[in-house]
Amino acid sequence: MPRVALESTVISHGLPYPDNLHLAHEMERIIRDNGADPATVGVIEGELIAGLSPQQIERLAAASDGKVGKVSRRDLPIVVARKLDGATTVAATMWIAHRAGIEVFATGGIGGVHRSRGPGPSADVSADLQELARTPLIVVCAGAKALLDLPATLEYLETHGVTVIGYGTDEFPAFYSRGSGLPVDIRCNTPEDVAEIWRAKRGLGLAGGLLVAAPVPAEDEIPAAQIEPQIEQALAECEADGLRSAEVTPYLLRRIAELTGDRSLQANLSLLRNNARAAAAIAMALDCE
Ligand code: PSU
Ligand code: MN
Repeated sequence: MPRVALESTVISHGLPYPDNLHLAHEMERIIRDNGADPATVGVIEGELIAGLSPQQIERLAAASDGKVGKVSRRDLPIVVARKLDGATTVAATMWIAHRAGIEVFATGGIGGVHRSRGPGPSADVSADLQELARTPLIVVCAGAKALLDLPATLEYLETHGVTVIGYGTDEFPAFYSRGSGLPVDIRCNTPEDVAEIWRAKRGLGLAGGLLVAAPVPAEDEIPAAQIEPQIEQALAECEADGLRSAEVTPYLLRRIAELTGDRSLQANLSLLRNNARAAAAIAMALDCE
């Protein structure tokens, strides 16, 4: 049975309790209902696990803020050596999932290039982008949040040879919003289309992953103009509070969720479910090649 990886930073740092726990179990159920086998990825007492048990998922979901670290690639040696618990980002999840022989991964939004706060480009570039350039996995997401610099994010992916697929869309989605005005490299309307591009990439011996961007379902979309003021406010507060490095993304996610309330939570849950469905379908299409 084909496997689909799921990340855990979104569980521990991206959603409030207990919605996070319900969502984590629901994504696994959706993947099973669509014929594939879910593997939620995380770190328990220093062990890198692809396929957390329900109890282990609960442990990562229920830990109060700060108890379970956000683990990206650079944090892997630390949590292993110190035998810590950790919630894995897209980057760390890709690395662990690939090591476990998994080819497809469903997430919400990927990290990207942050908006610049001064003259010149921002140095805050998510390790997710580097990981997409080096680790062979199909990553299904709803694009990236507009709190990032989306044009710079797509430029980075282009420079590093990551093909960006619009799943049923010509535009790169902006997480809460279906479009960003920025084109994807290719549109695929079916899981089989995605599988074909993946096979071609592997056949050519090209390193790295494939980014599949599926827009949030229309009924749950928040138009970009409606969410931009809250994004601006969250960015200004982040700057004023002097946050840096790995703290920036969780801070912004939490503030935007607080400022936009239930609506953004519903959009977030909806797109995560949608991505689980799409990833399972793609995994099934790869399986019957
Ligand atoms: N964007 C979201 N929700 C999330 C994340 C990003 O809309 O939960 C998480 C993902 O786990 C992603 C990580 O891999 O944040 C990126 O963090 P950073 O920008 O520090 O690399
Ligand atoms: Mn960052």
